[in-house]
Amino acid sequence: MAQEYNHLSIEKKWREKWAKEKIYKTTELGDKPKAYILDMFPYPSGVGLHVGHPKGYIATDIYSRFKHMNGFNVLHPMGWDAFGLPAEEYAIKNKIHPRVAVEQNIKRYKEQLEILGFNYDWEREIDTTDPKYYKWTQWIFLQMFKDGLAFESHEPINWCPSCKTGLANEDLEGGKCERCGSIVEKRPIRQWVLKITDYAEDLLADLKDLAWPESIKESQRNWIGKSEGAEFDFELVDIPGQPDGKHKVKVFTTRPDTLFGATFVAISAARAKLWLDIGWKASEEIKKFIEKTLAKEAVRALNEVPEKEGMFTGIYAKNPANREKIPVWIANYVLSDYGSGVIMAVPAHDERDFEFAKKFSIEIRPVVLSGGSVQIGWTMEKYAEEWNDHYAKNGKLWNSGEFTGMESEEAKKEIIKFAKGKEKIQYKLKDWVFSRQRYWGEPIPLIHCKKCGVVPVPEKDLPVELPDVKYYEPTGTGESPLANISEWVNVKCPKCGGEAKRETNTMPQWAGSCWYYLRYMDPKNDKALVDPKKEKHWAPVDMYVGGTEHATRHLIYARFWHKFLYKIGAVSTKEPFIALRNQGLIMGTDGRKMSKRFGNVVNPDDIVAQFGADTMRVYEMFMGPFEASISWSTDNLVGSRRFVERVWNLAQKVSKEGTVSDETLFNRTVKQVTEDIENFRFNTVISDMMILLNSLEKEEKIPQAIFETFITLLSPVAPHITEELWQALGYQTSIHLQPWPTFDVAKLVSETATIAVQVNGKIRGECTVSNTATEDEIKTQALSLESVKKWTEGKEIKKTIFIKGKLISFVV
Ligand code: ANZ
Ligand code: ZN
Repeated sequence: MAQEYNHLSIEKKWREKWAKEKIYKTTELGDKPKAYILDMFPYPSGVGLHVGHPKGYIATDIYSRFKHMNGFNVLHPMGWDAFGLPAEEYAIKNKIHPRVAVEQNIKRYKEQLEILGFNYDWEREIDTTDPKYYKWTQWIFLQMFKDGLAFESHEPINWCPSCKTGLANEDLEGGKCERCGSIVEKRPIRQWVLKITDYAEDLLADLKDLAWPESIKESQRNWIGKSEGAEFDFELVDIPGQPDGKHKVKVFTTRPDTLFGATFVAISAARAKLWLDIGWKASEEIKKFIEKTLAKEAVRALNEVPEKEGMFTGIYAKNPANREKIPVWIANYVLSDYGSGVIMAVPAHDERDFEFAKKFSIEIRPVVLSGGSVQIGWTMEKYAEEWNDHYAKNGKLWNSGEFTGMESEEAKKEIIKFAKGKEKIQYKLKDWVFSRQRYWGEPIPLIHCKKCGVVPVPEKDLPVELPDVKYYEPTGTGESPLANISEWVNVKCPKCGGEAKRETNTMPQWAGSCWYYLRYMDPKNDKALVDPKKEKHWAPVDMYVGGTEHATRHLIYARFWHKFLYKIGAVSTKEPFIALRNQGLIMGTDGRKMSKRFGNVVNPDDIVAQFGADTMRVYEMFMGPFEASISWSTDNLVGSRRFVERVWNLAQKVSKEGTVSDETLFNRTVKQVTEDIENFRFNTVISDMMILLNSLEKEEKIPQAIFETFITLLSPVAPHITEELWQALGYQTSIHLQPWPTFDVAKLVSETATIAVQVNGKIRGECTVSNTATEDEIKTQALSLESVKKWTEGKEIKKTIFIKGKLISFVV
């Protein structure tokens, strides 16, 4: 074996050999158990990978090698999520067609991944922008359309004025466009919407079966936002020119027990405008207020809480509990798109209503006593003064007619019955605005015919290919650039043969990633999105690894599509991803997020060239807990390189003879490393290996079997150097095809233990005893120590306390 450790030649040699011999090719044959290990596939952007990107890929590479060595049939694929705005913007900026840009970027990404020695089966590579792939994305959309899950809407939606496209709620961050940071407007634009809300309950309920980080499950629960409550009808009276009782409004409340305390009804400005549109003769002053409020709302970030503003409409509503007439206000804190967009306001028990009522001097009427300081007999003024954090709790009813004295929980049910309300479950989750007015996405496979309406493209005509165009810049008119390509747009109606036009909106960036994990199971099938036999073999994904930024977008969307596919029988499991792990970020050396902007980007190509892929892999796993975000440190990288070199040098000591002096440490390390990889504790894998290395380095000679186990344990983390050392021992087959090492349970605990000896509570000595020794034997041994005899000789032992493996204590 060469003396020098030359990572460049070693790593290149093995990468080529593995690729040539296809040692990572996945087959479905045999009856081994399966393990499907998946990375969130990358978006191949123009700038290439930095050292943070592969962190998750290194982990899945280690994990899948480990599973393979443990006898599993492993599927560990990779592909490209290449549709969407960033690719399109990059192409526009650099004046190349998105198709060309994406091809270049994929090539670059793939090279960067390959030099890290990953075990992907590249024969299963997929690209969401390949018509052979998106044919099936379109197919799934068609099934949703036929199922009534996709519908056309003209409701105002989020519009990003700078990206010039409609956006889903999930694409906003604090009310701003997640991509460009612009304040998003509401614009009425024709859209295709997917009824994800039909699956809200399943999406929520099935979270319990998933081995996911609790924080991600909690984000999904909050995003879905289930509220249980009731709906009540309030009759409207005193509408100018309208008979009383002709119009009603519905309100949603989570506190039906507070109905007697509703002292006004509030509607959003959008709802008020709707009333104007259907003939409400409001004063000029009111009309102005509505316009002004709507204008302010349009430029307000969604999560911004405005100063309370409102105006009385002159209209009254009848409280269904006591028939009392209460005023209807327009209020800027009522959300037009939650619940019914109308609220029963209970200022005594809701903070927003309280602020509003105080500002406009509306009655505040407490109806629930929730312990604490509120006393029966207080005046309203006194209550308003003392209004404190007891307001929101359940308690005993008060001021509530025949329900006074009843507990909230019971009163909720009784008042719903009494006031003819209805139990109602409300979700925050909104239906998914699914169309984009941009070029670089999957065409939506629908045709508009004057006579037949919306007609699905027949399945035999899929895929509807994206036409090759010269100009793909967004138009900003609410129409996609595809609308200008008349030879593509104008088609015959598949139903009546008459003149018709293609749908010109494209799908959002998230479409392709909603089902890609299914395609890897059967990437070349042109008859079905996945062969059911293969799907049954591989599904579900056993381990999914990616960043936390996907908590409420990709991970909700994909679960939604999966549940639909389950419903139509296209997949056999209810959930796509059983276990999930999130890698922490790798920050720049300055502690900031790696970005061109900060000039702190570290390029993996440079690190691999200078230190080797094995060193980079060891380092990234040794940095700290997998989930933690940690700054890059070149000093620590050098430390990892030194570790790799020491492993290299250890080979010099391998011998046919020899023994290990610490068999316990050796067996414990095998056990520990096995458990740690299984649990994604890669940092302790490396530290355990370092401890064992320290101990082995002290030996004169190392038995070959011990060394073999050592490098086998390390092989998932450092695949190249361990392969080199393995084959230098004379083996022909790859170390990566070897079985995983086992340990000797009997040797996990050492045969002797050193225990402390106490006399009257003070430590007076220690003795090394055999693990099989009885208490009596140990007692004799301890009492014969010179240092102990001094304190015990000639005295009576009144009491002996013995703690196995730790201590023996005498009281004299
Ligand atoms: C009366 C009431 C009394 C309420 C009380 C709360 C406390 P979540 O939990 O978020 O579902 N609400 C209903 N629709 C609204 C809308 N479109 N815009 C603003 N607020 C709305 O909250 C439900 C509560 O939020 C509902 O229950 C309603 O106020 C308010 F002591 O009704 B509640
Ligand atoms: Zn037609």
